[in-house]
Amino acid sequence: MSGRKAPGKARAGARTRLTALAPGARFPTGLRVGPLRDGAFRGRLHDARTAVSVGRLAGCALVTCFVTGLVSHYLQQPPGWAVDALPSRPVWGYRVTQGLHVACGIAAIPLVLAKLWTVYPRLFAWPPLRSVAHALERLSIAVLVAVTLLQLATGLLNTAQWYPWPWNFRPAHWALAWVMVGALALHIAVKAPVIAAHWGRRSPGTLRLPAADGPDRRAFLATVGAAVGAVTLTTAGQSFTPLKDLDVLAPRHPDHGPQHLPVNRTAAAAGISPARLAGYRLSVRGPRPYELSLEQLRALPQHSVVLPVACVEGWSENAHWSGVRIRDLLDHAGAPRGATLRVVSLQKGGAYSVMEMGAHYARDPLTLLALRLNGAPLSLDHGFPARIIAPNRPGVLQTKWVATLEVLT
Ligand SMILES: Nc1nc2c(c(=O)[nH]1)N[C@H]1C(S)=C(S)[C@@H](COP(=O)(O)O)O[C@H]1N2
Ligand SMILES: [Mo]
Repeated sequence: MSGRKAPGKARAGARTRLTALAPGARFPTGLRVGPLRDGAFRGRLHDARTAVSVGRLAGCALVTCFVTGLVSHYLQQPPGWAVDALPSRPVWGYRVTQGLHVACGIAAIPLVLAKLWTVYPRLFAWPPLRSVAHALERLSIAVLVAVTLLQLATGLLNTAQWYPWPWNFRPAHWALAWVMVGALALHIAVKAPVIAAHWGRRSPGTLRLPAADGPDRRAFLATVGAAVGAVTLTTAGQSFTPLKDLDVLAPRHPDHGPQHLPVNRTAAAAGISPARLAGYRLSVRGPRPYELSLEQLRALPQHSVVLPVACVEGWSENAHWSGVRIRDLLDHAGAPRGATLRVVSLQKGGAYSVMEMGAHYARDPLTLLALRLNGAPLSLDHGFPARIIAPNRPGVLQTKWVATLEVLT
């Protein structure tokens, strides 16, 4: 008997392997225990309608993150042809897009977790693989889930400036954003019929619902909504200042810092000491190069502007700045009108010690070499003796401790 059984088993095994990807493949039914058994998951909370209700919100949050992320990337690192096309208005543009980027990323965390909880029974769908197309679809979902969780987790840690990984955050976040949005587009395309069937209130899908097996869908959606509301209300105040009194979970409070403005990198962290500033002179290099002491800078016509520092990490705050217009300094050096400007900090090394700005920014009447902040001379941490403040720019480009302005021709 056993002699006949063994080859039979082997044949069945071989057939399973060979036909695993063919339509109608039969997997060993002995495996159908626990979550794999028929009807292991029933009820509204794991059905397609709940998946669509939560999924579309998660999708909106992720797409908003992607689009605002594109804006942030191109403002920080414009390709050559775009340098002169980037607009310096509206002055609050980057503040809004980056505030949205971080707020939607934070809101996406409970949304994506809720969506995963709703659909996790599909991990145990039977048969596990129906066809090559089905295998590819499952693979694409695995990629989507993995990349999205990685983006949200590392993005969140970045808002706290905590980098417990060996790779450079920015290029990785940028590359993975494209993988995420591609996998998301594929997922939406594959699921389009299900999404369409369950989008509206009276979609046919709702007529075929199994009985509820626990809290009702409304209660579930309300809980997800409350979680999103809670994380948003307690963090959005870091950039949306009307909510700043509720800002208890964000790493930054827009008012906490010297001169009522947060500091991202302190002078000590940047290697700037009062001793290094002794004998400070601003050097302007162009067709007619010159140097100015701090007293001479203070003696030039001063202009006041209200502009935000909008940090890529999600906090932002308006402040009153005054100082010398960059365009006046450039005119004095004989710079051509369309020239790009390179700004070099006293800081040695570090990604933000050298910055370039296109003519739109450099010529904007609001772009200053600021000497004062909120009614007092810049503190050392805010960039004393002189720093850049320009409209609609990521905080990383608002260079502190400016030593040199260089006209690029
Ligand atoms: N030289 C120099 N300038 C810099 C930085 C830096 O690290 N070095 N950090 C930038 C970043 S990331 C931000 S958000 C703003 C913050 O300005 P604040 O510290 O005055 O608020 O400064 C920018 N200017
Ligand atoms: Mo920043």
